Amino acid sequence: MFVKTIALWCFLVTVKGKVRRFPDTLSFGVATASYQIEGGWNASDKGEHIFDHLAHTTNKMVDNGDVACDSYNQHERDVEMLKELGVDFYRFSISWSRILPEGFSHNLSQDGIAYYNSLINDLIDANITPSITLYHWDLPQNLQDMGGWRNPLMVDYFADFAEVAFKTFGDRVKTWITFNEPWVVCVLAPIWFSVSPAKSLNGIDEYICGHNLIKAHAKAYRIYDRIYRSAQRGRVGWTLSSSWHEPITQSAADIKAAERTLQFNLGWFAHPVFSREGDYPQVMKDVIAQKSLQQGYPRSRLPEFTTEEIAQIRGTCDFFGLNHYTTNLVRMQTNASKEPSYFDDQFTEILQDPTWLSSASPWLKVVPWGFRNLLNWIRKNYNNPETMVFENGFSDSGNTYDIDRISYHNQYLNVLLDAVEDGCKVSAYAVWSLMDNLEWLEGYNDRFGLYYVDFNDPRRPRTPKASALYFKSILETRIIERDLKNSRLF
Ligand code: PNW
Repeated sequence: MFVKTIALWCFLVTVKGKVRRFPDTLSFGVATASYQIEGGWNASDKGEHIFDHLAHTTNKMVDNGDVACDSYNQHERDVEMLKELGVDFYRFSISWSRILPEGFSHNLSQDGIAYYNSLINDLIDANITPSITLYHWDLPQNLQDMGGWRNPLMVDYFADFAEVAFKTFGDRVKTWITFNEPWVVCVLAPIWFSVSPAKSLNGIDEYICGHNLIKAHAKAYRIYDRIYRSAQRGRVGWTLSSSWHEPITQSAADIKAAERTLQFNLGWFAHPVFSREGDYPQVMKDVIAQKSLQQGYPRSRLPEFTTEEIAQIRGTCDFFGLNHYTTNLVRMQTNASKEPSYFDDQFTEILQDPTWLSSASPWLKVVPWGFRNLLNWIRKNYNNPETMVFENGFSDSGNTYDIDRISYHNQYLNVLLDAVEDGCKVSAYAVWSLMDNLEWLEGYNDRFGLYYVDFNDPRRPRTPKASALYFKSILETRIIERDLKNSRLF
């Protein structure tokens, strides 16, 4: 298979105009997250986190991450795979309760720290840049018991955790991502799991969660700036998830509805950090204040930042981290419900086109042009920030000859190049994911990996899929076909 792929590649290179070259400024990687791959849920003195708790005390999850890909015991194999692929960087996350078993920084787990030290050192030896996510959703359970992200003290607890990570690993780690997808933490996770932060969505808790999370991020960033940056010379940001939101018709109402949806999804977190004036997007402030008053609240359900806070938060990202998978269609929703909610505040209806090709995950349709629109929307709204794509990927239900995944990445990488030609400054692209792993509520059924993992085998063997070879050849040649339709792979 490998020889065949390379041979095909050489053939393609010679066909002028059929391939495109990636700029040298773009680096390639793959991404994972602690709970989705590590296992070792109670190894040594690791504390319990919200997903351990959920998996062991409720039936909300079809599978658990007790063993997952067993990376806690097999990170050497993971690094071997990364070397096989030839990636520039590996994005993984630290499990907070593995290094701080109780969530607080008074008690450090030496075994937890040793695990991440060993992984980081192996990556450095392999000349692969470690890019660390501090929070990929696995909140220590006792912090959840104190209110989770509804609790304003979380700002300090998170900053303490971040500081431990900077101090312990920052001599070797130069890319820090404070939060993975704040929107999922505050909106989607409560729906999926009834945790973190709300038991139900009420149009209040989501905004409190976002407020605390933004402040927590800014505090961690300022600590890095003040204490670690001059010696460690790293960079700190976060990664925001957003689908592209396309108006379903060109009516003024639908165009406004799509823009409002983008502002409520991406702008909610991006505007306070990346806009010139800081603070929440104006449309969120206006709409939520107006609806809150209509609903009889004495003030807006969206909390306010003080002028000082706005200044503290603005500029606290050294890059624009973006996770992107798919596109939605948006229609203005006229019959809004009386109950306050984050969704009602937007008064939009979200749909997808039934003709779009689907992945195994119903929400994930293949719509490459949306990626180009989103990258350009970021360029125009936030003064063309350096953008690092930290997740992009496709799910299937398991097959090592994964043509649909190859096609997805070919198309999304092509529009990434279109966006670069449009003037977007894209400096990183990471595939979600290195290997099949625990896809949250979907368990092990939806597979996103470049490597196939056999979850029925206690050794969790990993096998490269065709897409792993495809990605490897892209990294080797730094070129991509414009269109795979005529290639012999298809
Ligand atoms: C990301 N959506 O989450 C996460 O960062 C990963 O942990 C996860 O495995 C991956 O995507 C694939 O699902 C998202 O519905 C999940 O728009 C769903 C959405 C967005 C991001």
